[in-house]
Amino acid sequence: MTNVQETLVLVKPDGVARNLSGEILRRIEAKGYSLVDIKLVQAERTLLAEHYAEHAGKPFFEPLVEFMESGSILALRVAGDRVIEGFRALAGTTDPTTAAPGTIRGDLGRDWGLKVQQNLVHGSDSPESAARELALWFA
Ligand code: IDP
Repeated sequence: MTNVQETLVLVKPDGVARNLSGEILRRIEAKGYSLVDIKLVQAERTLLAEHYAEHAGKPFFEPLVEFMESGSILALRVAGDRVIEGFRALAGTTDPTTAAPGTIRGDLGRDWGLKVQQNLVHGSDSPESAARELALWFA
């Protein structure tokens, strides 16, 4: 039985600045997922604060928002069978230092000792988050 979903993927400012957008898109498409919409965004603080609302008040919230404001973000609406958990598996765990080799963060992410917050990509973590985040970024 198929379970086609849509998810929000962001290539964060470090990924765009390092010219890794194409490599990240290649991995998404090679997995069999489809691009439904795509745009390059200079995100406003209000959008980022809403996007990361669950982290408001945490010590890394402010530096995270500043990092996300620091350059262009590539926003992608991606469709596919179980793409929400599938893209998170492609991305790897949050800290690129320990993300598994073979994942986007594990293969391409810079060591978090130097580049905390920077881990190349975001992917929605549940159907509810995907619906909320897609509405924010592709209003
Ligand atoms: P995820 O992106 O792997 O789902 P979340 O826990 O939702 O991870 O955190 C959102 C983003 O906040 C991470 O991708 C990363 O950029 C940043 N972040 C998370 N935890 C930390 C931390 O402990 N220090 C600095 N940045 C963090």
